[in-house]
Amino acid sequence: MDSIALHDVIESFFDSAPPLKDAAKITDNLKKFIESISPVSGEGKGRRVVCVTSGGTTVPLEQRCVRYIDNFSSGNRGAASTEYFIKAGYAVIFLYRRGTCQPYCRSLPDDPLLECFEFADELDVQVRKPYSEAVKGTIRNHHAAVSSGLLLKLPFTTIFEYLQMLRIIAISMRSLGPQAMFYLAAAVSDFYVPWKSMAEHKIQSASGPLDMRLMQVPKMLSVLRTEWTPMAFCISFKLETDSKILLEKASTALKKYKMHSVVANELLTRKEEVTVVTTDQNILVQRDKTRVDSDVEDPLVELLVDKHSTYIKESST
Ligand code: 9Z3
Repeated sequence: MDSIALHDVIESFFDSAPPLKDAAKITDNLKKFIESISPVSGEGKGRRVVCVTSGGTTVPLEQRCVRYIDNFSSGNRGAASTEYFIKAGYAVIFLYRRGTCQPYCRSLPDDPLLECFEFADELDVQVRKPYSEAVKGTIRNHHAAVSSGLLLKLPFTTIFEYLQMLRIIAISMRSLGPQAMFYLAAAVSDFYVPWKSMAEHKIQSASGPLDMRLMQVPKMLSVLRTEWTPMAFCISFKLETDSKILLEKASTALKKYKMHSVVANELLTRKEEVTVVTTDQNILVQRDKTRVDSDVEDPLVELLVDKHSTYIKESST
């Protein structure tokens, strides 16, 4: 598809999508967040800002949605990476799927409210001993990140919300020039039902087998790079279950969407290792296996921060 045709397909995707609720409020929050960390007078020397996307998008099958197609992602990659970016001095816009893993909560049990607390007496609640340190750490770190204005969390559920929000974020980050980074770890639907051809009410099972045509979601990565934020440093992810095709697919994505790096990962080993694919080399990044609680996101974010520094230097010369 040539760039004019792609442009038209993208415009028609946005025109036909259900309008994003709270679009004005989201735009305003982003404006305030970005202004507070990178004042206009800072001449681009302000803090670096990364948009981390996390979790999977859904594709509704009915406008009054009862059923949907989901995309696999626990949100662990995005949540862990957010923590390491903040540690490295970045401000983070965390665009996440509602209900998925959150930064600083990763060491808490699945049902933290019920498992971490108990009644101290008839009226008061206290933290149960085994969770005391984890709960304190979560509250302390999360509070520090939010109150210092370094973490803005924006939730999405559907593919329509995700892409509209990504566009608003990208346009808001344009003024940051090369200080801006995109770290696109969300698992984005490849196919969708256009809003206008979607059934309004719950599809009836009595009507027999369901025949449904899914359209291809237009790839927004190239417009993100070329139009929305042309100066930003962009990292996308490639997930495959077949290791034989993984690096080839990542390398194709790198060229096709003009990404600065593509992080290639395989479903089963994604928490142990990833490969950062760039134009001149493939770098294997592994979790520190000598520590039980180490994360592969720790060396991964370190490497990408380093590459971002080089990119900023090169952009200013
Ligand atoms: C990833 O590859 C992420 O690393 C994972 C993280 C989703 C595997 P978890 O959230 O898993 O920690 O459970 N994300 C990108 C997946 C994706 O949809 N990539 C597209 C593709 O592969 C390109 S945008 O075609």
